[in-house]
Amino acid sequence: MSAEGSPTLDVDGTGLTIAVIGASWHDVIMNGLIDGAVRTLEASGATFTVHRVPGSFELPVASRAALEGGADAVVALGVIIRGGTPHFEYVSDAATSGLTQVSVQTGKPIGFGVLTLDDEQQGLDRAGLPGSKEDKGREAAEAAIATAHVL
Ligand code: DLZ
Repeated sequence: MSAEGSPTLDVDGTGLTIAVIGASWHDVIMNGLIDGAVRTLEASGATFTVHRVPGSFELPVASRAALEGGADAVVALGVIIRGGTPHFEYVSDAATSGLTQVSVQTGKPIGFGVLTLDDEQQGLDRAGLPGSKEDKGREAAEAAIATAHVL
């Protein structure tokens, strides 16, 4: 259940404190992402907490609070599905650029697990659920741990 071309990373989380922050839209896919991140963090030995925010737009400010509050890294998870409104672009851009800014400004890693999708099936394929092809929650958690080792 790995994306083609994805790396094998150092996933020893011993000594790290990590905040998982998940949005709340599209709950079946979101729950898959959260479960994948939690499984990975439990296996890594990291200490972690899980927090929920309303939508992906709120991920950057919550991530900043967690990192400034002492977390070594964040795993940011969200599901944004393209609809008939401009909201898709607005929310996707705000989450992506906001998380980038927070990571660079705090100097701490954010594993990016925000799925931007054309339809629900794409999310089900990536959510780490039974029958999924990929586990993006796990990938985001692994990226957060591996980058924390570099910094
Ligand atoms: C408004 C909105 C829309 C249209 N779609 C999504 C979505 O697909 N995924 C998501 O995580 N959040 C969505 N939101 C909510 C915004 O992220 C935000 O929570 C609200 O605009 C309130 O600030």
